[in-house]
Amino acid sequence: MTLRYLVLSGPNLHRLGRREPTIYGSQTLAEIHAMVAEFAASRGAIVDCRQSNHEGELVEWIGAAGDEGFLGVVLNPGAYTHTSYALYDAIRACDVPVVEVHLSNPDAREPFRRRSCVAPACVGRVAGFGAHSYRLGLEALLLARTP
Ligand code: DHK
Repeated sequence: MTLRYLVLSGPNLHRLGRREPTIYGSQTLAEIHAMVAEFAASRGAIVDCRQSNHEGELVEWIGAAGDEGFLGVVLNPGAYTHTSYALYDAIRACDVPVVEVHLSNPDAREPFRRRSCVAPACVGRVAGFGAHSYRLGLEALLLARTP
């Protein structure tokens, strides 16, 4: 069986590399996707990496993840982390595990970032390790499959 995982990034993450590099790092999202794909391949897995600035599109991708054969979702919801009950509901309703990831550590930033709407619906969270957070999130999902 092919181990397939979905890697989703939310609003403004398409601007990584140019967006506040002291907070989010200098890698582009394409470079992060390539790094995650390389890591996945080293573990016999494949990833489908997508980005959207639109809440509804993220909701649809999460909702379809199980039907599309993905075993789990690595999700950086961007600022929707702090606002979106629609994403919370989508994660609750989907039939595969979702891990929340962040490049920065939201708990060490502005107060509004300390609240995650999606965290209670996710299996876990990786934050603060820059681009490595994506890789670590995928690794956690892969480890969680192993008894
Ligand atoms: C990315 C964003 O766009 C912010 O809105 C979040 C997150 C943090 C990150 O660190 O990856 O607050």
